[in-house]
Amino acid sequence: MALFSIKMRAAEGQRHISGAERIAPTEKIGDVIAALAQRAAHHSQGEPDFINIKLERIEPDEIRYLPALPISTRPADIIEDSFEIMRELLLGEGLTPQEAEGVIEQVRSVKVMRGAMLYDVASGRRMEPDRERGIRVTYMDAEESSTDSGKNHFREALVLATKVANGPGMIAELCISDDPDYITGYFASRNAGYVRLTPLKNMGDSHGGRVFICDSRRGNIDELIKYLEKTPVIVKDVPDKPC
Ligand code: PML
Repeated sequence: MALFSIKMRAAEGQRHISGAERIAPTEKIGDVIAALAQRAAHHSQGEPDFINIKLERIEPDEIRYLPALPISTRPADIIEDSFEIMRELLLGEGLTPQEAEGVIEQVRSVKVMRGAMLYDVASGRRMEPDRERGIRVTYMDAEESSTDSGKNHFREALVLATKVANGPGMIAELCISDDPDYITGYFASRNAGYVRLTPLKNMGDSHGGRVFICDSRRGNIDELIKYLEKTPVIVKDVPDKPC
């Protein structure tokens, strides 16, 4: 059965408004396109004057099928306590207190970035070939591809985090949502699973981004970037909401 990658991007002038992607079988592409067009046209970030929907056929033997990371939630009373949990989780992955502090500073200082930062603990350096652009993780979806036009932050983030965690040499991911109405973020790794952290920021704050922490001694960085940006991944058993 043929599968298509379907990507939507909406903008007003140079300003990014919305983006989403799915991987769907031929018979579902009409419904998926309609849902993504609906989502692009009605977005809280504004009215787009440009909507692009791109379809590409994916060869079935290129696809990697991955089980979703196990999910947990660690609620905290205040933002600083959530960052304390993030710190503990980073130490659990073998980072030194200094390295943990460094990556937390990086994720807290992101203004708004379309792609993610890639930080290598072996060299202590950022590895994105283009820092403005960052690393863009694409070609991924849940096995039960959604035809819902609304954004499900949790579901889309779990799919992305599962793909990222399985990259060669990847240690962990830190995420703060850039949606001003969404204060839950996460820490994700193959060891710890998908750990939801809340609150990670104040309501109304539109700063957010992602930092991927890798170790170039454990995996080749070029291969990791190629995997993140190009390898199609379908994630199995993705729930609609955290249980
Ligand atoms: C985003 O806005 O893209 C990040 C969403 C983080 C979702 C956290 C969760 O609810 O599990």
